Amino acid sequence: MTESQNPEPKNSETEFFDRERIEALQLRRLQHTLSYAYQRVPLYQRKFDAAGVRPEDLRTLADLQHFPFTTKDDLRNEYPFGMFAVPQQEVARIHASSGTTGKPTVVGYTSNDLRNWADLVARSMRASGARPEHKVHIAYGYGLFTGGLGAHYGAEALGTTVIPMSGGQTEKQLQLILDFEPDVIMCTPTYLLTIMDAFTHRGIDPRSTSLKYAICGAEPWTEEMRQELEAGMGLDACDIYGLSEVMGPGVAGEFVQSKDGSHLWEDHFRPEIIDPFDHSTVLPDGESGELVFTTLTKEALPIIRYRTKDLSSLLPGTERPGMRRMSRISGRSDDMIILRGVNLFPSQIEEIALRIPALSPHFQLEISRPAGQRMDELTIKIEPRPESSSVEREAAALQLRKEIKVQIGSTAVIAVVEPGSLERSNGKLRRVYDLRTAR
Ligand code: DLL
Repeated sequence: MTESQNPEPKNSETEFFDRERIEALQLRRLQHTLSYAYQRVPLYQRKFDAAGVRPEDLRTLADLQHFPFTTKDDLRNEYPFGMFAVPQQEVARIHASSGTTGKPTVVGYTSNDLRNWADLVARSMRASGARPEHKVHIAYGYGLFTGGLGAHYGAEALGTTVIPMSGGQTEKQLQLILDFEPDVIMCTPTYLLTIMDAFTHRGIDPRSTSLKYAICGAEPWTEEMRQELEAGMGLDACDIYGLSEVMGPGVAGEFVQSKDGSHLWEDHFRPEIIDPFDHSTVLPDGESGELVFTTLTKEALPIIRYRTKDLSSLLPGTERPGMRRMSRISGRSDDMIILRGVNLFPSQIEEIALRIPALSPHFQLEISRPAGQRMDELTIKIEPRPESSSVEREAAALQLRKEIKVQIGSTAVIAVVEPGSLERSNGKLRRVYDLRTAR
């Protein structure tokens, strides 16, 4: 994309652009991306033609709303490489996200894409407190998942000492944390919880380790969970957001000094929020809906108006006024439980449960249709804090049931189970079990 008369500004410069310069950069990069995608990817040509739009119809950023969306199904239908915009020799790396059903979604990167990705992860890590002199323990899974290698090259680009542990093998994680004394850990929030509990189990105070910063993402988590992890491990925990189809981790990152939601790196992505009900109207900043992204610099896999299914809202930038922030993801429309007409997300349960002192963050949601009944039933299996008494546990169950009724409007069956009995996270934790489909 580099033109000799007009060299592309460096990522270290664009990070500090004010809003006006960011939007000018976005418009220029967007115009380029639309014609690049139209010329090189047959699917985009077909979609644009069917919608009656041409790349040159984008004269302002608002014109983007006239262009068609891209979905996970598009990527699946073009499996594996149909949406790549460069010949295979120019693809430097491939990742894939394991779909729960059917074919995985395959994504590709040129060497420029990999450089930008590493820069954006490094930028996110720095925002969250990591510094070149730190040791960084990476416990996101390595492999086709973008978490491990995405974090890895970001940590290298920042100049840190990288410990590429990958996910799982919790006992070994503990040993390496004790022996190598990392300053920073990168893993999913629920896996950090697993690590924290495992330390306690071994009789080691999780607050006594060398860890000072955690950079957590890849799954929804709440402010209450942040407090749980920060207090339990004695560190600062920040959010990092991303998705394979758009890049991987580092699409947005949170600043440790403000912890006010992740800044979206708008020099590389143009975000939009669309109405979650009509699935098309672009909503103004501040309103909640589905996040949609258009990449501005991706060469191997430019993506136009990708529907993430993640629910969030756009807020003004604080630490980087040129970029907007995203509010914490409240959930994915995929994970939404509709119980007797009421919408409910696992993160709402997490929020409510963690405000009740006798309850732990370990819970599972089961949806079933008891025999002979016409209504679905939600059962929340939750572990109490190990130190709580049976009286406290009983009272906590009643309180949880009541708060869910008052705050969400749903009736749930609460099953307080033995501490340690629910499956622990190894990465992205599955919270919802739909027993209706298991029949
Ligand atoms: O999970 C990329 C990633 C790795 C992000 C490591 C952060 C850290 P996918 O496997 O493609 O990529 O899954 C993307 O995960 O659409 C969200 O639903 C969810 N997700 C990712 N980050 C967050 C977050 C990686 N910080 C999907 N908060 C996304 C909530 C998140 N949900």
